[in-house]
Amino acid sequence: MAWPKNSPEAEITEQMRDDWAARFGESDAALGIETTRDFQPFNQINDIFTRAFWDPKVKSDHTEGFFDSYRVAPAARRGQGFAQKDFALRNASWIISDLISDRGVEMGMREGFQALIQSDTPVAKQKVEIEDISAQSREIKRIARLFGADLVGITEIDERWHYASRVDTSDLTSVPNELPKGISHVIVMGHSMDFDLVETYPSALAGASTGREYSHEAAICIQLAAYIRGLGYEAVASMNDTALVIPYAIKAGLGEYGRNQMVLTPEFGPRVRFSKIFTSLPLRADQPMPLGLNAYCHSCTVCADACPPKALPKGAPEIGSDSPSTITGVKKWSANCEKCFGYWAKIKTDCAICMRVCPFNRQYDRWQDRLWRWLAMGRGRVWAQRWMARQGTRARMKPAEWWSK
Ligand code: B12
Ligand code: SF4
Ligand code: SF4
Repeated sequence: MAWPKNSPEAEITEQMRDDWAARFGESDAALGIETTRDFQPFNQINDIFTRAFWDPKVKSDHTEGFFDSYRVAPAARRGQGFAQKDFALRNASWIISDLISDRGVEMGMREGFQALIQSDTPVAKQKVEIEDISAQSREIKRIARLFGADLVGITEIDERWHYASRVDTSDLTSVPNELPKGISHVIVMGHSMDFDLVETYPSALAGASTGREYSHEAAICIQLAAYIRGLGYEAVASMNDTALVIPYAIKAGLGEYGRNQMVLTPEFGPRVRFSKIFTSLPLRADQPMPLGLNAYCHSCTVCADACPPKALPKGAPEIGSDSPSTITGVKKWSANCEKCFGYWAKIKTDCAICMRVCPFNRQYDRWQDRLWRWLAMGRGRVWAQRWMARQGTRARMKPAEWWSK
C-alpha cells in the first residue's frame, strides 16, 4: 500500500515557488541542490521519531522500550556495550539536553527537539550599531568558537527547510511553527562527536557520543543566542527543532551531503552534529563552493553495505520516496528510515554505523589521513578509493577496549 503524501498546512503558492527560484536558484545550482516544482516543506509530525508515537505502522513494544530505556528503565542485557554502566553513561550524557527539553513539557514544547529553545533573557533595548557586517560576522564566529562550537557558518533564512508545522508533544497535533519577526540569517554551528566512542557503534556506550554533543550544543547555542540578544538583536537557539539543518549546514558552507544522509565536513567527515541560531543581527552569508566530498559518494557504498537493516540507498539520488517521512520534491539520497529506526528500537539505542565506517570519519592528525583527504576531495579520488579498498574498513572498537583505555 502506498503511504499517504505529506500534507503541509501551509499552502505553497506559485508565487512562493517563483520567489524561491529567484532567491536561491543560483546558490542551489552551485551546490548541487535540486528541487522540483512540486516541492513541499516537511511536516514534523511525519518524522520517524514522532510517527513512533502515533503511527501504528511504526509504534511497537520495541519503540516503546527504546524510549523508556533513555529515562525510566535501563535496558541492560548481556553483550559488550549493553551493560547497565553503558546505559548509565549514555543517559548521563544526555542530562543537560534533557533539562532543557523537559522544561516546556507541560505546554507541549519539547524545547530543542519539537520547539524552539525559549529565550531566558530579553533583547536589549539599545542596539549595538553594526558598521561593518563582514567584521561582525567574523566576530560572531569567534564568539561561537569561544563558547565551544567546532565549526561555524552563516547563511540566509530559507523557509523551504522550515517545518510546515511543528508538533505539540502534549497531544501530538500539528501546530504553527513560528519564529520572531525580523529574522534574516541563520548561524549554523558544528559540534564534533568523540572519535573513540563513535568507534564502538553499535552499543549503548556509543550513544554517549550523541548525548554528550546534544548536551554541549544546548549550552553553546543558548549562550550564543543570549550574547546576540545582549547586542539588541533577536536571536533564538535551536537544535533539532524548527528546521532541517542539513540543507542549512550545506548553504552555510560547513560541508556536503553524503549517501549516509549526513553532512560530510572536511574537518570531521560525518562525525559532527549541528545546532543553529535564528537571528536579526546584520551578518554576511558565507558563499560556499563545491568541496569534492559529495563527489566521492557517487562511487562509494561503504555506508550502505555496512548498514545492518540495509536502510541506505546504493544507487543515484532520487526525488522523494514512498515514505511519508521523506520530504517531497528534493533530489537526493534518501534512507528507508522505517528500517533504520526499526533497528534502533530492536537494539534499544541509537545507531551510527554509517557514520563510523565512512572513510571521511578520521581525526586528521596524521599526515597519511590528510594526504588521503587531499586525494579524496580532488582529482586523486580514484587513488583514494583504491587506497581504501586495499586497507579495508576500520574494525569496530570493542566496548571492553574503550572501558579499559
Ligand atoms: C528525525 C531524524 C532522524 C530519523 C530519520 C529522519 C526521518 N526521515 O524521519 C532517524 C531516527 C532515523 C535518524 C537517524 C540518524 N540521525 Co538524524 N535526525 C533527524 C532530525 C531530528 C530531523 C530530520 C527530519 O525531519 N527528517 C525528515 C525528512 C526531511 O527526512 P528526509 O527527506 O529523509 O531528509 C533527510 C536527508 O535527506 C536530509 N535532507 C532533508 N532535506 C534535504 C534537502 C537537501 C537539499 C539535502 C541535500 C538533504 C536534505 O535531512 C534529512 C535528515 O533526516 C535531524 C535534525 C534536523 N532538524 O534536521 C537529525 C539529524 C539529521 N540526524 C543526525 C544524525 C547524526 C543521525 C544518526 C547518525 C544517529 C545518531 N546516532 O546521531 C542517524 C543516521 C541515519 C541515517 N543514515 O539516515 C544529524 C546529522 C549530522 C550530520 N553530520 O549531518 C542531525 C542533523 C541531528 C544533529 N543534531 O546534528 N535521524
Ligand atoms: S561511506 Fe562512502 S558513500 Fe557513504 S557517506 Fe561516506 S564516502 Fe559517502
Ligand atoms: S543509523 Fe544504523 S541502521 Fe540507520 S542507516 Fe545508519 S547504519 Fe543503518
